[in-house]
Amino acid sequence: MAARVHGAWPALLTPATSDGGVDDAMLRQLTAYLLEKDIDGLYICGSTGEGVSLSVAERCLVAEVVMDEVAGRVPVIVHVGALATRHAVKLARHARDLAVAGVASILPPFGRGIAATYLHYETIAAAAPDVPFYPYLFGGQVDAVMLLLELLKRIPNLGGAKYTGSDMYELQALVELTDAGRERRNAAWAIFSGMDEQCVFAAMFGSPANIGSTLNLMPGVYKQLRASYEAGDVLHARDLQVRANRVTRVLHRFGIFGALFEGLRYLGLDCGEPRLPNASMAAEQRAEFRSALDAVGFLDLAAL
Ligand code: MN9
Repeated sequence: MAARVHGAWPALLTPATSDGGVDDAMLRQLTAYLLEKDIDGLYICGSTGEGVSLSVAERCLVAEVVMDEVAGRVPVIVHVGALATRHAVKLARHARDLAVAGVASILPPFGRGIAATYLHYETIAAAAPDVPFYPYLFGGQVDAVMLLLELLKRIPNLGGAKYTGSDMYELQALVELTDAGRERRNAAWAIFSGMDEQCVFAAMFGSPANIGSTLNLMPGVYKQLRASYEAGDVLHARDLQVRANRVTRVLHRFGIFGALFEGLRYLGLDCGEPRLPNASMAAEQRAEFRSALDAVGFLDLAAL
């Protein structure tokens, strides 16, 4: 039986070579850095990891390198979502062979309709039938509760969902389904919260773990935030969320992808540049960006 899901999971950024390929040496270094920060799990090749901007072969390489570096120390979920269902199926099979903790997949783009969405998800989940499957839900695109209820009927290995939306009412409804699901299914059953800005609220509503981009830069804040909340110190948890959100606001102001890469460079981890259509930060903005980070106490948060 899969282990119970808990805690702070970086949505691992994928270090790039100058031509947008995978810098596997830096990938190892970033993974090792985050493991040292005592993260609870890793989510790879998601939107932050630019999975859809990589080839199937490059995505397989990322999964192999990360699984090797992690060596069983924390659970790893592989995002396999792709435009073509058959690519996602290939990636799901490859992930299963690596003994990952879960497979996730973004909602199919271009509004294909709900029936096609069910089939897309059923097909991918069936490619790794013994691995928990997590649809990656962006709030608003579909009725998330309805979708999850239907997937519960159709996918025996459904593991819950990754919910990236700001609607905490909707998230709480998903968590209620989750609680019923955990009894029926397995201990890995979870609704991951994906909006770093809302982590404290998601925790209050019973989401056991969060996956997010800003955890590449400051995973310790989210670990402490959750620990404070679980210890009953809600005000301290809120204070940590507010401090993290000040950093997140700076990242958005400078363009989140370029800012994540530049932020890691500020911490001594040169992961290259994001791949188009994700924009790099302009050279003349970099000094101003670092000053803006300094002004919101970024280095203290990154040190946690
Ligand atoms: O799902 C990320 N969402 C997207 C995870 O990439 C769409 C989040 O971690 C955000 O990047 C983060 C900052 O807004 O909350």
